[in-house]
Amino acid sequence: MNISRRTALKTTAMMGVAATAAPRVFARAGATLKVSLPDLPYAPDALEPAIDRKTMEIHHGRHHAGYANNFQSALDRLPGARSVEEVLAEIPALPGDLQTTVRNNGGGHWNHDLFWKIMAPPGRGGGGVPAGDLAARINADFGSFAAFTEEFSNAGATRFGSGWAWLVARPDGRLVVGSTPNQDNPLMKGLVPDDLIGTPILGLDVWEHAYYLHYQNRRGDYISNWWKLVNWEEVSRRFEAI
Ligand code: MN3
Repeated sequence: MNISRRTALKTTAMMGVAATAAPRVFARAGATLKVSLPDLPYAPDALEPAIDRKTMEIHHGRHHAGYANNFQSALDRLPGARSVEEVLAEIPALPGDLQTTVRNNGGGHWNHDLFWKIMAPPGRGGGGVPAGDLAARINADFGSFAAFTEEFSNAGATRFGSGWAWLVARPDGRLVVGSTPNQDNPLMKGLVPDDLIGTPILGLDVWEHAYYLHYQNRRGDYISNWWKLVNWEEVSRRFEAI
């Protein structure tokens, strides 16, 4: 046997080990992680007029419910998974036939759970400007709150098709803005560009299902009205918990 053939066989054998070892990443002893549709923290019409009741009912009760149910079917095959965040950070190591389900539905579940919580009725927790350490960090990293909102709005407006805009706390503590397609998010190592990986503390859904009933194609109007809903106290809480 020549060297190149031996090397090729050895490489194939190693790839075989890697391919069979990967699915065991979450095959640990332990309970099955359970997810479910969280209740909205306000009435479905409480975000009007920025987001209408019908959109909220369909978005939460149909879209998010579907993501949660489909994600659970994948979690049932991943015993010992410790948290949703852990699973989303390890998608490339999951069994191949679960990766797309987890990416789309696990991402969909986590993203919407964040989305409901970082909004509040306008004037009753929603809107205004951040305070404290978060405000200082935004000023340090973007220059001003206005510069930050402009960059974030632009990330949402220019995301082609379906996706999300994000404010992300990077591992070094800096804040960055970016966007992802579909239900991807900055927790997904290996799937999202490295320079956006971190902990999302604010997310904006720019899928058409988030705004089309009321705004039709006017995504920009949806985004400018959405700022009146942002629950900065909750965003700050998440920033300080990192
Ligand atoms: Mn959505």
